[in-house]
Amino acid sequence: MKLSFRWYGVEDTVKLQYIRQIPNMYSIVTAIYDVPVGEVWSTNSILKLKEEVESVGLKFDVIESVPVHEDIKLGLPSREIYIKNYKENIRNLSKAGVKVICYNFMPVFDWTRTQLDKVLEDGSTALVYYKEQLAKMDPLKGELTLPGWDSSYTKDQLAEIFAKYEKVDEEVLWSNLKYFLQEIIPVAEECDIKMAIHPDDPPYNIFGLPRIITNEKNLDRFLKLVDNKYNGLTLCTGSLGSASFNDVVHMVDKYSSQERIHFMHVRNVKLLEDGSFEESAHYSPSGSLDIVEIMRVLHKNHYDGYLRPDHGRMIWGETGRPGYGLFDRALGAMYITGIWETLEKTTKGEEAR
Ligand code: DNO
Repeated sequence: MKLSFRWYGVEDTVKLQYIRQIPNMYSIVTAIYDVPVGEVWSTNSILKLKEEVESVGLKFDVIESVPVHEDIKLGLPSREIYIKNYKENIRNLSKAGVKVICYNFMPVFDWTRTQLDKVLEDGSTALVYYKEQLAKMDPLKGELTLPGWDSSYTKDQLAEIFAKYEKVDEEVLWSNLKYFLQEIIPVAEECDIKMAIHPDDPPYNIFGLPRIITNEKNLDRFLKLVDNKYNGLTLCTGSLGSASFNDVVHMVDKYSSQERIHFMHVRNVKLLEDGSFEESAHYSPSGSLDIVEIMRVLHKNHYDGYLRPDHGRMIWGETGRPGYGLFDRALGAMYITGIWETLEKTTKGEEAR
C-alpha cells in the first residue's frame, strides 16, 4: 500500500511541507487545474508540478483527475477531438513518470452533497447528503458549484447540457463509455499508465441524470468492457458505501484479488435510515463501514497500489476547502497506517510460528 494525499497545487492552503510531515507518506495526488476540461495539459506545466512535488521528497505518481469532456459522455461527433486530446494527456503524463490516472464518467456533476458544513455532535463540521434537502434542490434554478468539482456551470449552460442529456439513458452512457475505453486503454497500456475510474458519488441517478458506476454488477460490466488490467478502478469506499446495497468489504476483496484496483480512496460514511448519509471520521465506530476489514482484505490480497485517506471533517478550527483540510485527513492517514502496520506484523508473526 502506497500512502498518498490529495493536494490542490500551489493555491492549496495545505502545504506540501505539511503533508510531507505525515509519517509513512509516499506520494502526492494532484492535477493541473487551470486548463479547461478537454484541453491538452502542456508538458511544461506537468514537469513543473512534478518538480514541486518531488522537491519535498514525495512521488508524483497519481493524477486525480484528468476530467472527461461532456461531449465524450454524450457521444457527440466532437468527442473525437476530445478523445485525441485525452490520449495526448496520457502520453504527456507518462513522460513525467505518472503511473495512475483517476477519472470519472458521471454526467454533468461529480460528487454531490446537500450541505458542506453540517455541525456534528462533537462540534466538527462535515459534508452530508440529506434526501430531504436534495428534494428541494433544482440545479436549473440557482448556480450549483462544489469545491472539488473540476467544472462549474452557469444556469444557462446547465439548462443546455441537461437538454442534451435527454437522449442519454443508462444504455447510451454505457456505449459511450465503451467507445472511450476502446480508444484510450491501448494508449494507456503502451504508456504503462493504469486508468482508474472513480465510482459515482452517490452511486445512483440524481437530478434525472444517469449514473452507471454504481454497484457490483455494473463494476463487473465495466471491467469487461475492455478486459485489460490497464482498465481498472479507483475504489472509493465512501462513494460505494453511501448506498446500503453495496457490500464494500466484499467489493474491495473481489476487485483487489483480481488486481483491478489501482487506487483506493478510504473514508467512512454514516448511513441514516432514510438513505441519507453523513461523512464521518475514518475510525470504524464513527460510521457505517468497517475500515479494519477493508484494510484486512487489501492486505490479504497483497495490495501494493496507491491509497489515500479521503474527505475529512473540519476539526480544531481549521478552515478551507470542505473535505480537504489537513487535520482530519492526517488523522485518517495515521489510522490507516496503524491498521496496516498491525496487519504486517501480525502476518509476519503468524508466518514465523
Ligand atoms: C471527491 C473526489 C472526486 C474524484 C473524481 C474523480 O472528493 O473523490 O471528485 O476526484 O470523481 O474524477
